Amino acid sequence: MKIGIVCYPTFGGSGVVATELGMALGIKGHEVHFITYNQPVRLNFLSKNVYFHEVFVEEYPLFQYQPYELALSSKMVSIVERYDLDILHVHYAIPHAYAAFMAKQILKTKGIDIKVVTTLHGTDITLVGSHPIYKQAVEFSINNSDMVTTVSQSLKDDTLRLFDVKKDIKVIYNFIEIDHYPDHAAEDCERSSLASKDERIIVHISNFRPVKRIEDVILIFDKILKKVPAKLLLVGEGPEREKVNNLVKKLNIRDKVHFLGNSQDVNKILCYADLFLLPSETESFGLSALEAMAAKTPVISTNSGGLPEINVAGVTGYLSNVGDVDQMATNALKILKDDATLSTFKQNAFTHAQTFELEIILPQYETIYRHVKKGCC
Ligand code: GMT
Repeated sequence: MKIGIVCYPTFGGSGVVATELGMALGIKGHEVHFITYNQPVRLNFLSKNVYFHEVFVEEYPLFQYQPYELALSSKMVSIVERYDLDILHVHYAIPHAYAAFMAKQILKTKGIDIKVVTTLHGTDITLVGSHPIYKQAVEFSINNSDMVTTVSQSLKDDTLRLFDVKKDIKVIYNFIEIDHYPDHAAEDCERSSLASKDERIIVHISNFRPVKRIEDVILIFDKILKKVPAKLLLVGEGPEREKVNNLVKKLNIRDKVHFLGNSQDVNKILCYADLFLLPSETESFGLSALEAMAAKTPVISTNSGGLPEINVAGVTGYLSNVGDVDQMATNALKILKDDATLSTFKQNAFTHAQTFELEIILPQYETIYRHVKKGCC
């Protein structure tokens, strides 16, 4: 099949999922065209059957805001026509699903019936999309997609609660490719460059937005540190960085916390990890937690959104109410207390991550593409 993929090309989970999906579809023999404003960060240009088309937005002094969705719709129309695409798969509703609807209408006037699949990822529904300034357009775009998917049951429930949805929504979980993650038994992660033998390594990865509650990460780590020698690796960049830095200074734990910035090598960093912290306010899925589990790292998370669908309490980690840093620290210490317990949690996390393997999830998208192509919905 010939599939156009539209996504945010940044480090966010939705862009990562879209990029990994596109590359995997290419390897399976589909022709995949990425349409976005930059090359997606995880896109490997040498990947088979994958093409990238950049959306340019001309600066014009009249515009305070450049009309990106207009440029995107026009680009989608040209690429669908030029490459005779079957499907446009848009990730993140705002503004991609809306731009896809416009492209579909334009193509209809040219006698082309392009099918649009929209995958909702989380904040496009829970934080941004349901805000009154966007709600009407997001609801319209969902109802006018040929197929809508969400990355968790929780996000499906949120979508149905927040919008008047007239379409069936399919849940297709996010996925990982287990072989891209370190095999701790076989690899020397050179953890000695970061921590001494008796120190546990704790990791947090995110876009440092308020929803991630990174101050809670620091507070949990500080409590762990009072009982167990440890180091904290913070991966990512974003608006909360300064605040977090200040808290680290205030708690006088600067020599225990490393800020690593954005990284293309998340899987290598996870090779060091003994524990992953994700105390988010809300998380439709929590791809970073799944990536940690694939690297044999147990997860301490909140129980919000879709996190209970991937993190199994007492097995792959523990879940607590948002903001309950005391309980999260206590649970972290339960996992870290001795090597045997840690090793059991690590193995459990890895075993559970395997249920989200690409090979299981990819065919679910292919089935959807086949159905919409036939005009099923
Ligand atoms: O978490 C973010 O702020 C980034 C956001 C995105 O759009 O990239 O992540 C959302 O999509 C990810 C991929 O499906 C999910 O794993 C994240 O849970 C979800 N974030 C939230 O719901 C806050």
